[in-house]
Amino acid sequence: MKRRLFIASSLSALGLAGCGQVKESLTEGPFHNVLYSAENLNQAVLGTHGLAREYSERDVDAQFRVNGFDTPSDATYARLARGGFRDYRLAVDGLVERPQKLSLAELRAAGARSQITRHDCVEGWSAIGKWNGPQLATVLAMAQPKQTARYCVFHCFDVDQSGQPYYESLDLHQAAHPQTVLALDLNDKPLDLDHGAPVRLKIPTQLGYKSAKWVSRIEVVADLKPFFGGSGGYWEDQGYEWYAGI
Ligand SMILES: Nc1nc2c(c(=O)[nH]1)N[C@H]1C(S)=C(S)[C@@H](COP(=O)(O)O)O[C@H]1N2
Ligand SMILES: [Mo]
Repeated sequence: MKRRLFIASSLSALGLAGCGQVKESLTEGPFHNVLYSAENLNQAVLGTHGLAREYSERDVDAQFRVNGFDTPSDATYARLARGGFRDYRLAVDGLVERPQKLSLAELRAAGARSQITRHDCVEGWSAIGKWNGPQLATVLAMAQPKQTARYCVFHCFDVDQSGQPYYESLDLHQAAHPQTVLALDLNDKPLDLDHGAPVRLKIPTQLGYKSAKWVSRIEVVADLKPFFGGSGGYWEDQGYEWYAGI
């Protein structure tokens, strides 16, 4: 994290920082690595395709802290939770050929990438946990993103005190990373409500706030500007980096 901050600050010293402009510059296909911006340069320096360290079972922390907004209080979420999420369907739609509405059984059938990784929160705590669930790439592939697709936006069930929804986004490179998963289990048990049940994003190559909990919908889009504050995530809209590589 220190190294990342160091690189980030050297980039700003060079006058390259600022993640606001980045989204416009990613005009090439999703699988092109364009170095038009500090954000992409940052990604290139640190490596989008490197793997986050994976730990062993004995490194798993007994307690995994809960952080962020309160567990969603809205009626839909409460009803789904009461039913053990049997009626939950993850929508995958937007710029896709085949919109999906996936049950938990279908998500489990999409394969599982187990990984024991460290979660780093910007607030200065970390925890090692074992996450299990299908790779995001597999689930996106089921929906078949169109040529114009650039990003996926994660819509969540929770809102802040003023009613603003939490949301996050990744570009399709980050989405295709082998350790980017839709986690269904933490430490061999289905996610509990506080850790984002029934489905959360887990992306161990980036800071904790990218790992959206309580995901209701994944929307595949060409541009992040139309969403909320336009910076690609709840915390990004308050000035945090969109690319939060560790
Ligand atoms: N929907 C949603 N996802 C979220 C948050 C949140 O408030 N709402 N907080 C983020 C932050 S800042 C962190 S550190 C992690 C915390 O995950 P945990 O509660 O499982 O430890 O979730 C992230 N994902
Ligand atoms: Mo966090």
